[in-house]
Amino acid sequence: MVTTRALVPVAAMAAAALVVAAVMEAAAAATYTVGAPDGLWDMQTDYAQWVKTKTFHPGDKITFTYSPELHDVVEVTEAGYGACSSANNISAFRTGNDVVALAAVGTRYFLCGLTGHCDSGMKIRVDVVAAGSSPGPDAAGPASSAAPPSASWAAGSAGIAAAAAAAALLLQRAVVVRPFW
Ligand SMILES: [Cu+2]
Repeated sequence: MVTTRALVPVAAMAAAALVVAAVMEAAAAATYTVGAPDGLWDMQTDYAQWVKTKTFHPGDKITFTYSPELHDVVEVTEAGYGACSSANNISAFRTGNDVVALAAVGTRYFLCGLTGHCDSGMKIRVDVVAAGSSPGPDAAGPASSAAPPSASWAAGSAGIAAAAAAAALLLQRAVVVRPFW
């Protein structure tokens, strides 16, 4: 009997550890290779379509992968994006493997600075939203195929939340029973 009672706090702590691990995984930053897996940073990829399949949060990164002889990457303002102009650029990259940190909530604009490439569609607008936010209404179309996994994930989180509540209650009891000094 004594051993059974001693096991309860251990089980509760194990459950709590699992919950912490699950929460950390959900909040982990992601790195996305622009255009992948069907394309990269090139003249063929539909970047408006590509971003619809992603939700970018602060802490995530995007990687532009390309041949530096063929392309570059220029971060521009919204006006520069609209006009395909890199004249007043924010920053420029040309290593062929450029990692850009999405540090804060907001919209970032990138284009290829080589003549004619942006006009041919080599431009990308990245909306960085707060963690926990879902994609905007623009994603309604392709999101239908992604709905079942996210629904099952939500069901899973509900189970995790219930386990967390139970674990917290058990831990509270374990602490209360314990002498203070
Ligand atoms: Cu280019």
